[in-house]
Amino acid sequence: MSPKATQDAYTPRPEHRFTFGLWTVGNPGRDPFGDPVRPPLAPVHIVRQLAQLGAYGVNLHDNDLVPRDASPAERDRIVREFKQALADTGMRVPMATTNLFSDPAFRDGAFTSNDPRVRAYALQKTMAAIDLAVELGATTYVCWGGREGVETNAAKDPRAALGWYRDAVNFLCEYVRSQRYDLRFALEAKPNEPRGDIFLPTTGHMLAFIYTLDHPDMVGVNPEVAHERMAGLDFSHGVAQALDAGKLFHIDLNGQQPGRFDQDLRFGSDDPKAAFFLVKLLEDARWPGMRHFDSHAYRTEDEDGVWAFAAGSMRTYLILKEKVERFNHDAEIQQLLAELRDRGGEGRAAARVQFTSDRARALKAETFDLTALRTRGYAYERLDQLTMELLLGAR
Ligand code: GLT
Ligand code: MN
Ligand code: MN
Repeated sequence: MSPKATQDAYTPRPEHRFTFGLWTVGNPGRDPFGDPVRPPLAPVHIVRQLAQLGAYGVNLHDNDLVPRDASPAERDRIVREFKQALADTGMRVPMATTNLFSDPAFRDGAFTSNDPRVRAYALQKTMAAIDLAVELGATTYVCWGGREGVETNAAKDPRAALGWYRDAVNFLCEYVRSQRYDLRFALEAKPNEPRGDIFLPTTGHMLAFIYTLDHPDMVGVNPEVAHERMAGLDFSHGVAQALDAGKLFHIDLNGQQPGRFDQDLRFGSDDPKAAFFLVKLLEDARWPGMRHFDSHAYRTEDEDGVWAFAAGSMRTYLILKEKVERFNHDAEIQQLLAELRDRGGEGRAAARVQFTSDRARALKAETFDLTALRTRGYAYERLDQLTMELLLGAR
């Protein structure tokens, strides 16, 4: 089956830096209640199909490419064939990660398992996966601690678990340095699922944790839309904080309704308005990272549906990117925003709030027109309606 790419203004091209995980388009549609509905897709097939659709690259877990029980010779053959497909298509592998959640050995977590042998095995597996990542050209290494959590707090002291987690990330940073690899880590938060509660549940928690590490410069975050939405948070705000801290090393784009199981829906499919403001944030910041989709086709789909899902993810991003352009050049919207910026009057808006003794003294003595501050509205209703009309195609 050949993926169908529409040729128009929203046609994805490698320069747009769209990537997919092998595990995303390769998702066979298994869920806790049902068997797989699609046969597995070979990694080389995925590479060729995504290249045809205009993607930039693919990302992978160690075991998405090399099965857990492969012999060294099988591993080498698989990697060789995969590299050939990359060379043939010009596709890249910008990010890689370790599967530290499927093997029953990781039932109590990997870096935070109560069993020190499991913690050691997790490090061994991750070092091997890092070697593979670097061999494939990856410069970003994602750590998603999906099983790093508990169902009962009787099981472990969360401070001990955080200590083990920290030791593991410090160990891996030293490993990367000792190998002189050009590789940065991106920590991915999730509040729950598959564990009852997962440690470091949001991007904000991850950001704080990073500054307790030995090499905080080597570690950033990989926020995922669905994971912050599961926690009931505004995704753009977490991403903005990561950008502000220079820590947005990677991003997982998808969709999610709050209060549900981990849906990993097609980007923009469930909340186009939130997706618009995310795209606006990334594009306005000229963020240079990969636009990575960590999502999968509905379980109802066959392979055609999978490629429709992949093409749709990229098209939606490009459509929203064009809407951002329109928003930024819409005279009425920009007029309202300019008025908002000018509310302070007398150049006050442009002046930064910075302490000096004189300023503090002057501020203490200042008289504010509180009647004006209390009565004037902000015109956000008009602004939001204009935004909605733009998004709905009526502007
Ligand atoms: C898994 C998870 C994702 C993570 C991937 C990286 S694997 O599919 O649901 O959120 O980003 O380990
Ligand atoms: Mn993810
Ligand atoms: Mn997810």
